[in-house]
Amino acid sequence: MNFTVLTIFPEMFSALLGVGVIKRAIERQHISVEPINIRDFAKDRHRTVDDRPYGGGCGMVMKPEPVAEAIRHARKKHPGAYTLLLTPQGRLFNQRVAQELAVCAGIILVCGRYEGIDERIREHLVDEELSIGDYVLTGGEVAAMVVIDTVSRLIPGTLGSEHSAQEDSFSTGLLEYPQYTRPRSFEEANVPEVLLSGDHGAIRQWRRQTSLIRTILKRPDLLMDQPLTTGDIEFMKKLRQDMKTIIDKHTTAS
Ligand code: 4FV
Repeated sequence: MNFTVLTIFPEMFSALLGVGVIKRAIERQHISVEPINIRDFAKDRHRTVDDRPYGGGCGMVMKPEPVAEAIRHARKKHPGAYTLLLTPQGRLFNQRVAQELAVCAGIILVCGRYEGIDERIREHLVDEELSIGDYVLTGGEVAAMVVIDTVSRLIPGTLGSEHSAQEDSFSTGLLEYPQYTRPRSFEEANVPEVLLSGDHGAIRQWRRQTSLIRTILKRPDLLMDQPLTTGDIEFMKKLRQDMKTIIDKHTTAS
């Protein structure tokens, strides 16, 4: 998977690309990430990429010409690549969108700055707008990093064999189960016995049930359109029955 990032601050990406899982994935050629400076496509000697907004108002707007040239340059290098504009107006990015993008031939990420990019780029040269959340960033770069990091994890080989992205939060559709490592006892808090039992069936069940409880408590919305097993349903019915018994005990008594 190739990621081409169009930005006026390509240096922002060196940190992301220079460490950890992403660095290793690049070294192993599972992914490639190419930051391209939009300013390199500005024709004037000041390499201008922004100008004042028509109709007045505060701030500056990114000029269409350098961005258009940069997109065309990236598309020539990566035919069939999917062009994404990072903007608060976009479709909300999540694990499911990441899974969709992970099968693309390539991805071109267009990062705005200032008040945004001239609207004609969105109209004529972008396949889709993507937002990482309902807040306003100083630029699209951080959003592009989120997309690169999330999608890269789903590219086969990026996560060592010891890890399958299929087990992740949201890949199972549920929040992840709690994780523990040595020491067994930390500040009087002990690791749950079941995890020390070696009984993989019991460990799997405990992990699924704690994921369910966490998701019920923290993100019940995630459970609405999530396929659940009969075991999940039986477990939740038991929870419901226990809750009813407790509530009845505490309500009928008074
Ligand atoms: C953003 C977001 C975002 C808007 C104007 C960059 C900024 C500035 N991008 N998800 N939220 N972009 O706030 O993706 O140009």
